[in-house]
Amino acid sequence: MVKQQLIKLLKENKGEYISGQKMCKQLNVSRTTVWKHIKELEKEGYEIKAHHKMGYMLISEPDFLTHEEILPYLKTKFIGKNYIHKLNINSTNDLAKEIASTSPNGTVIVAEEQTEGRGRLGRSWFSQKGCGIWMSVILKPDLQPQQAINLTQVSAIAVVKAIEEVCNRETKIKWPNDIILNNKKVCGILTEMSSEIDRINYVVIGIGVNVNCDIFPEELRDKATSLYLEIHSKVDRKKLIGSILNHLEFYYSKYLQKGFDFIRPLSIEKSITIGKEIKVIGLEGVIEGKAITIDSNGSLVVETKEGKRLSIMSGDVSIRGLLDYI
Ligand code: BT5
Repeated sequence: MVKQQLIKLLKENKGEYISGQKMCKQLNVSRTTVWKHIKELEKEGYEIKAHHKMGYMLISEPDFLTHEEILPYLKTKFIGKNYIHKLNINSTNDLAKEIASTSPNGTVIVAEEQTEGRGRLGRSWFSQKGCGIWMSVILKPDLQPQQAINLTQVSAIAVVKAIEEVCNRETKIKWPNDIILNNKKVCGILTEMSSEIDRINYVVIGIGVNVNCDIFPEELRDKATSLYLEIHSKVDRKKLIGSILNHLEFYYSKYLQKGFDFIRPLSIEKSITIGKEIKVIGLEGVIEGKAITIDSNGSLVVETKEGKRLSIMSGDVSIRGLLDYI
């Protein structure tokens, strides 16, 4: 709490000295406490000038997604109240699953870098240091396990809305879990769950957004992009993560109150899949046909060449003419 107030005070006076005395008075702590916190902030990447008479002056803050740095943008009631920030981690989803049963609903884990970021089906997720938003949110909804799949859609809407708010750009959802900008993937979502037969223990929503990444490994160059590469200017990651979490709480709460009917119109409006010739690789095998709509359960409705309509709950979708499906 003192640390947060200290950061606020330093930021309000950025570029100017604040006397040690004034700080002690405003924060109601001793000079030693102020000094200790200043040292801690310096370790975290804050550049602070100290003058024996004039006090302390904030020169710059780090481009890290720490709780203190994102708090000015966070308007949520429960998502992100418990917040874990790591400089480096194997995968935020892995840590989330380890701690989920003992962590509160809405816990957020964010990392600056992932060394073993994961996609679906054991695929890997490129998560370079400091350029993206690599995070996981632990949710404990009172839902049937089969409804958890809808949370991928809820999260996708939250990301699309946040990019709209912060970057003024429209992105599209490639059902079920990709966010597409200018025909390339800018974000992927990985939803994992632990459940009993009729009850969810927890859901982990892993969200990876390529924000300011300027280079991708060779094998991803044709299909991956970042907001920076498309918009041609750097995006404030702190603002964007705040906005994603704000929208996530909003749409998640609405979904719990009103069901998928609340989400469905947006899922349809923002879909890049509907109306296209697609190929789905899923539990049912390989299905080719035209994506017709997203139904009231969140399933993708596909009409095959034989005119048969199938509802698909999950799977890997390729769209003819987009990315790798020609
Ligand atoms: C996804 O899987 O799109 C889910 C990605 C979820 C990542 C987040 S980051 C925070 C959290 N912690 C984790 O460990 N994961 C989550 P999928 O639909 O299976 O797509 C994976 C495929 O996307 C890969 O096989 C690559 O082709 C491609 N890919 C990998 N890294 C990418 C990137 N940074 N941007 C765009 N595409 C990428």
